[in-house]
Amino acid sequence: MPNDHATVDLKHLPGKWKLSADGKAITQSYTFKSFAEAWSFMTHVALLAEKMDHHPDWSNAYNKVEISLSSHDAGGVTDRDIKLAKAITDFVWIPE
Ligand code: H2B
Repeated sequence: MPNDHATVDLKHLPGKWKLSADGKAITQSYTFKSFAEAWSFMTHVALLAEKMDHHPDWSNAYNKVEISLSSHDAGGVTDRDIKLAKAITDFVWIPE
């Protein structure tokens, strides 16, 4: 039921999440101290995402992790993305 999830307030995103240029995703980039820290973060988020049945589009380069959240079935940002963004923001140890 994608439309049940379609309405979200994009003006109040958690932390420093930003709406993408096309408005179909919210994005955030984190720079850690090392690859090991970045990967440790990704491991946690992967398990969280699996539990929430909602998965990030992301990339990692050494100590940098770029995350894009979108509900592909709904074709845009839904409350599932906001919930995952909030969970990531609550977990990450990089100050915002
Ligand atoms: N994650 C994201 N980001 N978008 C989706 O549309 C999506 C997902 N669909 N994770 C989920 C899984 C779907 O395949 C299952 C069946 O709920």
